[in-house]
Amino acid sequence: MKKALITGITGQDGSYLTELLVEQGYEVHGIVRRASNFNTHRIDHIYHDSDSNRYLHLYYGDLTDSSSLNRILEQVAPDEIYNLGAQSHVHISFQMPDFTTEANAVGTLRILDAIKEVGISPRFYQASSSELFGGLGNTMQSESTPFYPRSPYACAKLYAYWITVNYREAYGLFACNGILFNHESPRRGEIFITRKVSRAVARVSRGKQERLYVGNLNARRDWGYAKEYVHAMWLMLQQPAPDDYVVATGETHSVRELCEAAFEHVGIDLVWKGEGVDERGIDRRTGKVLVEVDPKYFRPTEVDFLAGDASKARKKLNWEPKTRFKELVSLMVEHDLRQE
Ligand code: NDP
Ligand code: GDR
Repeated sequence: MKKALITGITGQDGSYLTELLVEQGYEVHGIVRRASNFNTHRIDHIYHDSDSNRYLHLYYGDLTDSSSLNRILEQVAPDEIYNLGAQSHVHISFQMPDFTTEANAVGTLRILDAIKEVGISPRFYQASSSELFGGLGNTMQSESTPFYPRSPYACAKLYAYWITVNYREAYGLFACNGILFNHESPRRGEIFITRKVSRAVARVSRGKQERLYVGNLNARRDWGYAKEYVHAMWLMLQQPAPDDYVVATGETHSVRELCEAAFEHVGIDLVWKGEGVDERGIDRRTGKVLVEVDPKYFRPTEVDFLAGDASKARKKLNWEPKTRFKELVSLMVEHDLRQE
């Protein structure tokens, strides 16, 4: 039985990856941060399932704490490591640049170096990001596009990307970077824009919320479905040689289009009036303002345009995105309607 170790197991991707690996017959070991409240709600269904729970083992640890990482690596001796743990919110990284760098950049180094020191040779996946491409123009991004990080989050992920490449080249480690574009799901954290919008639409439609406040309506993202993206992570580690891959849908939509699609799902037709910070999304039928811009959500430096060219993943991993933008928005709004 193969053993996988996942950092960030309690996050969106960690939970889908755990399901996938347990299904594939792996024994899964996950690192959980100590928090003052339970933080395992995304994996509790696996932990409490009597068929699956014997294949899932959790340990307290932190990417900022080398001793816990060394101990867990030594104890588990995994065949595969998926480094998904991170302070993953781009806007918050401007407020917590030091912690973001410790967890996202130095944390990656800590794991790579622990692998070397403990003397094991697992395959290693690094959760790299389309944020590495940052602010370069309006053309599609692929593995050969130069990086231009635009936030402390992206700068930290840039270090993690290169230290992964360096340990591959210097020590022959089977280490891969998955450069994943935005991927979403009903398990997405509530402060990321897709989930913020899907929840707000569900609450507005149930009469529990008046209005949605957002930041930059013009930012464009390539949004895919998280459940499909974790499959690409696993495929990378099953190849004969390590490599780096872009994972994306190739479609790009603005935050404005996201709001329109989500409201459309509950039968509300949004029209836009005003400009810049005064722009508002209005219900065509009732005239009510449902979307308003609040500058507190603007970032000091923004990434305006992301659209990924995943031809390499398609060709070499035989990986293909299935769920498209509208379907993704619908499945998230449907989920949140059931919650409200
Ligand atoms: P989430 O924010 O949902 O999950 C992040 C995970 O990291 C959580 O389990 C969190 O624990 C854990 N974590 C945070 N800080 C630490 C720390 N100091 N030590 C150990 N664990 C920590 O992110 P996603 O699942 O969406 O993303 C997974 C990874 O992929 C992240 O590295 C993210 O940056 C990257 N990524 C994500 C993309 C996306 O669109 N989702 C796209 C490209 C890259 P807790 O639950 O306690 O907070
Ligand atoms: P992102 O995701 O920064 O791309 O990082 P997020 O959903 O936070 O923002 C996407 C875009 O929407 C704009 N935006 C808002 N964002 C948030 N969160 N809240 C708002 O109210 C709002 N209004 C407009 C943002 O400015 C941005 O342009 C995600 C994370 O998962 C990273 O960890 C990952 O690396 C990248 O995706 C790829």
